[in-house]
Amino acid sequence: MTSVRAVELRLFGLPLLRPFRTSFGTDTEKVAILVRVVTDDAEGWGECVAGPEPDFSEEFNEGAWRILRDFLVPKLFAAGDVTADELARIFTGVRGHPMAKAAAVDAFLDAELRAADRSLAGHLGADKDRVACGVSVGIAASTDQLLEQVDGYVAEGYRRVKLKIEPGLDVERVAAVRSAHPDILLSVDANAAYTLDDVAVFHALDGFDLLMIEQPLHHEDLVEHAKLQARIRTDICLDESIRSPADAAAAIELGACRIVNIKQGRVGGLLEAKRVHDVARAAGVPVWCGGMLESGVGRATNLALAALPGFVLPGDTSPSSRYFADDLTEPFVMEPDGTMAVPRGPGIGATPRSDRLQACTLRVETLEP
Ligand code: SMG
Ligand code: MG
Repeated sequence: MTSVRAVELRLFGLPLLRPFRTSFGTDTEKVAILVRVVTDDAEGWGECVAGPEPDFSEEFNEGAWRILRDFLVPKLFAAGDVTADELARIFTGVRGHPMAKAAAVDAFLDAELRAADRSLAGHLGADKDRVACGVSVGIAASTDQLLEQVDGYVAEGYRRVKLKIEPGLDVERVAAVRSAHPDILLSVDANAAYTLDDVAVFHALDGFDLLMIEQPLHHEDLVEHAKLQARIRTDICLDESIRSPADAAAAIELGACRIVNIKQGRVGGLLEAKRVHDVARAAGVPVWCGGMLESGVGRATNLALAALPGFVLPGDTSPSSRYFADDLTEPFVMEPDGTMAVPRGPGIGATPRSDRLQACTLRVETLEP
């Protein structure tokens, strides 16, 4: 039990080494909110996975900032002495906004664990010291450029390559990568760019021995995914459509997917993410840890989550060098075997460097009771 004395909201910007293009847009810079919670006993950090625009989901930075400042943080202050486990209940009056809630819950949990000198990985029930890393490759300007990028990533040791696809830049691209790399674990992610009318594309993709097809259809759909899954051989993995443990249970029961991508921010934070993991594991459905181009704060968080026993597939947990010339924290490094160490220090086991914070801050606001 501890109470919150202050919350700092900070918008930061970190240039990406390479533009990241998906079916909904192109990012050249990582711009997101970092939450610092100061309690009676410690301070903790949480990174909000929303971005500048409401594209991956309806949440975005300016909206998340207001939800945090005007609704969630006042509820934290009003709650008095609390534990991280109670925050989901304390926030129930605010509908939706899982990414904003996640940043607050994760920061509070980090402070709670730092005060108790316990690691997040240990607290969640991790059974691994290292996790297998995959890489998510944005839509390239040409097939040649895509092949060059994939060659580089495979040489670096990544255990799985995921290609972003969109209508018209799909079957041919996948065919080229598969023929250059017959044996790698290969998957695709459509970010909801297709409809059931595109079933011919998915039948063609069935020929490339893909590990999965991620979120092919509408970002809120389950029923049409179930129809598609019944018609294709390749496993469907849901990302955008899973926003809670209940969504995961429904998707699995409907046969809408056979694999689940867990992003803690998309489901309301680490404790909800663990519940999604538990639902999937009980049903024998493999999960893996998604990514949102996080800075070192969100990356540390993801590594702890990815160390849970149900995370049996490589995640979008790439090293800092995949994204940034200079991360906010000490950089996370991947070994040549394609694995990364799970932080074992107190809390998330990583802290933003003050010089980097200062250099990357776009706006900061401190809230007090
Ligand atoms: O963190 O390496 C990463 C990016 C992983 O592809 C990735 N994320 O739909 O899974 C996804 C996308 C969403 C990114 S939107 C900025
Ligand atoms: Mg995805």
